[in-house]
Amino acid sequence: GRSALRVQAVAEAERPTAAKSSGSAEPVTTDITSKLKYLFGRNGDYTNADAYQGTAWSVREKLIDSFNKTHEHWKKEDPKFIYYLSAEFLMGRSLTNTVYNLGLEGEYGNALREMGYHMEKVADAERDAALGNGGLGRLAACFLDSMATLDLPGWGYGIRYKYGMFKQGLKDGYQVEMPDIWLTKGNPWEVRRDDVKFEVGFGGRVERKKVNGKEMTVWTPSEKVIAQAYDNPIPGYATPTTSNLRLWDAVPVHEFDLSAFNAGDYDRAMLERERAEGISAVLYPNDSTPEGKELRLKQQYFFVCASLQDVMSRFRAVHGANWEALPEKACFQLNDTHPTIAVAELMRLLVDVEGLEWDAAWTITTKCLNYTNHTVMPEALEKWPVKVMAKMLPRHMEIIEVINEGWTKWLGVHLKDLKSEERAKKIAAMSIIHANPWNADEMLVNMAYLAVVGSSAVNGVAAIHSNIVKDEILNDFYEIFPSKFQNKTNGVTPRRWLAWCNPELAQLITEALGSSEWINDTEKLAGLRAFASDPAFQAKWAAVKKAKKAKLAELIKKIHGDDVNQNALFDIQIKRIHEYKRQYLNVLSIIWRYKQLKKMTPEQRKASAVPRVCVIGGKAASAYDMAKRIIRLVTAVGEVINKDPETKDYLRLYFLPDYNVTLAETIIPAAELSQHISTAGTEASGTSNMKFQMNGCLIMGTWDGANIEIAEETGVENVFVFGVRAEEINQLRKDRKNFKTDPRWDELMKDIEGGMFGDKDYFKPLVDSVNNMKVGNDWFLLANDFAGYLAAQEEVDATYKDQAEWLRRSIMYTAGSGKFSSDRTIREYAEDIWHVKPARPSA
Ligand code: Z16
Repeated sequence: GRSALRVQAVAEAERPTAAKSSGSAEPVTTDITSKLKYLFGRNGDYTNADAYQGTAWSVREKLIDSFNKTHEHWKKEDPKFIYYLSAEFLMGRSLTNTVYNLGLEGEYGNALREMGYHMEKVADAERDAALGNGGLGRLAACFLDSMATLDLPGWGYGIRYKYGMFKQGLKDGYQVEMPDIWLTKGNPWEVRRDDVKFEVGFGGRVERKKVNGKEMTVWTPSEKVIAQAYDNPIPGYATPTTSNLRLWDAVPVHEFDLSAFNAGDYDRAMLERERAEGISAVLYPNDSTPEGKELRLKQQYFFVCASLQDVMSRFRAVHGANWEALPEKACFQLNDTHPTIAVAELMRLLVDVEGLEWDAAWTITTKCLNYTNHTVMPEALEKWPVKVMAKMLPRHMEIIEVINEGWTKWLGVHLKDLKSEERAKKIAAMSIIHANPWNADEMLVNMAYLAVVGSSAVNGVAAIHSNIVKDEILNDFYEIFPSKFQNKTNGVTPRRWLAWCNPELAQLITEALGSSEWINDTEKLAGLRAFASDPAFQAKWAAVKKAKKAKLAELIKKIHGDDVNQNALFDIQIKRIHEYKRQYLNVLSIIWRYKQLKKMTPEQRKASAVPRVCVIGGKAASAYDMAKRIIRLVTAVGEVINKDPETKDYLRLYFLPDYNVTLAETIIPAAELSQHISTAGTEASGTSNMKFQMNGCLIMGTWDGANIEIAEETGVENVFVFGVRAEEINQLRKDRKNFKTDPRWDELMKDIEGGMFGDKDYFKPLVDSVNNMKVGNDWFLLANDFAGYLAAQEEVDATYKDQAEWLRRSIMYTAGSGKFSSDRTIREYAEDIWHVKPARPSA
């Protein structure tokens, strides 16, 4: 809106280096209309969607200018690069972000206004680029923003999925999945590089041959595809740097298999195309728990192979075959185990293709690679059957076997002081290849172990998580390589997640601090602490929150047709639906609240009830049955309470379908309380918690992931903390049978089982999953945390009644969020792991 542009005008005036926009609209309107005319054949009478296309294709050219300048500079300087290898990049929309990051909001805002449009409405016509599931993919996107903003030479590498994260709909309260068709109208934010293609092979056989008198290993794949590069320029904020996300599309080697076509075998001719395109067709919709499908391994190898070839071919063009120097010019960050096949692929390229000795290649490989772990859940650590890998990637399987032989042999020497029995046990436990614990006949490749052995640095994503990695899941490795293990607490970009999604709050902050420097120096937000108890400032702060709540209320009205009380406390839980994230626990407390309200007289409710609007949003992986039942429980409870005339002024529950980046940009600024209530020790970090904190939203949370560090920065007394601690979990799980449930819990279980929300049979497995302690159920300990959770909810109500205290805390949250900028995270990676330095082109 207008205020958004005003903030920008302030920010722009103070920008150190970004090109300042003149604000003159004329050349821009002409450019937008010319794009519409010549690219789309349009002449006047544009819809918002048209205006979006014209604007985007116009902005694209500024972006490409900046991209070209940056890359010319980097080519000349030849600095060390970081390559962020990730199966997911959850970018969301690009128009607003690009315009604001490039400092073009004056010109484009004015031009659109002159043409009779509003930037906000125009931007609303863009589809999300949803090439990710959730936290991990969005983290990668925030990292790209920060790398560019910090002028770090670095690219992202991933897959250009034709279909991203599925679109979620509701039918009778149940989740339905629809394909994400995002490319049909073209994509102004990408540039196809017809000159950048690499072959990627699968299957076939491996032979030893003499090549030019040298004994070599030759892999002859039985299947080949082409990886076609698409570049997605990434603009930094307040800098001339625009870096790159290079995504690979899979295309057939032969457009048509001509011989088959000539023989009249059209089906077979099309087969190669289908098989190739299938590789980059669709994102696997699993968050945290991967699916062991062969096509997934194919995707992983596909993008890793193309990316490594690409980097090596650029290196060779400058440095020839001086591969010993590769680690001085390139390093790779493996985002989770998904790209771990890079360990074997880099070895293959160096040994088989470049002819290096094994040991020299191994030194280079381990110097170039680093691994980030994002989860402690054992079922989530990828393990590929040896059989599958040997068939799809026969040479890589051999290489992994040789790596493992060397590794276990080295371990034998390293552990020589242990008794032989103990030593053998330890070596077996640390072997990269081991038997499936559930099926002794099946051998598996443990990708996390391969990543640790093949990397220089291994890191977790929040302090507690990094400690769990060291002390539990990779403890054996930590004991051998203590200095390999690090922590890099996650962060989020303050541009998208505060300045651009909440321009009203951004403006207020800028006014208070007297400068917009906080946008790329978030430690300056600490200056807000001085205003936390100032009634005049609190009033302005409250007015912004109110305006953002009105926008969310508008959205709820559009989706559910209901008007909600905008003075109610807006209580939000948005994230993937997962048992460990415990949306179920949230619903139970909402039901309990409902029952309490029902017991009160109208006078009592009026006198003491704190009205709440609860919002839950998130997608369930398509095969995750329990998660789908949780969604149905949310919608079923909402159906009952939202229309109950006695309580509907005091309590609502809405499920917002199709939660995605864009929806988050509306919901987060409006939130007053957000829930991050995973079982302690299960959420590696969480990143939406940081976004809520930045936007002055109070947090209800367990002592888990980044919640802990957020509480430390905000003041733990300002956070609603409850629940058991990670250290207690193992014992509590062992003692399951003796656990006595709270009578209120028992009552709620009976309510759901008894059909209070209909669908009795459908909800039965949900009740059973948490309610039969005798057989060790309730793995995520909802029952243990239930009473503490209800008590924390009461504390929330009491605090909300004291609005001055609530607002003070809200300001303290934003003031304490400085640490959680992804700029800080990326600076730490750059200094401690990557050893890359800024290289800024001149403006
Ligand atoms: C994912 O989103 C995460 C972990 C993982 O192994 C796979 C996927 Cl797709 C999430 C974590 O669950 C979350 O706690 C963390 O904040 C996020 O990754 C980024 O590190």
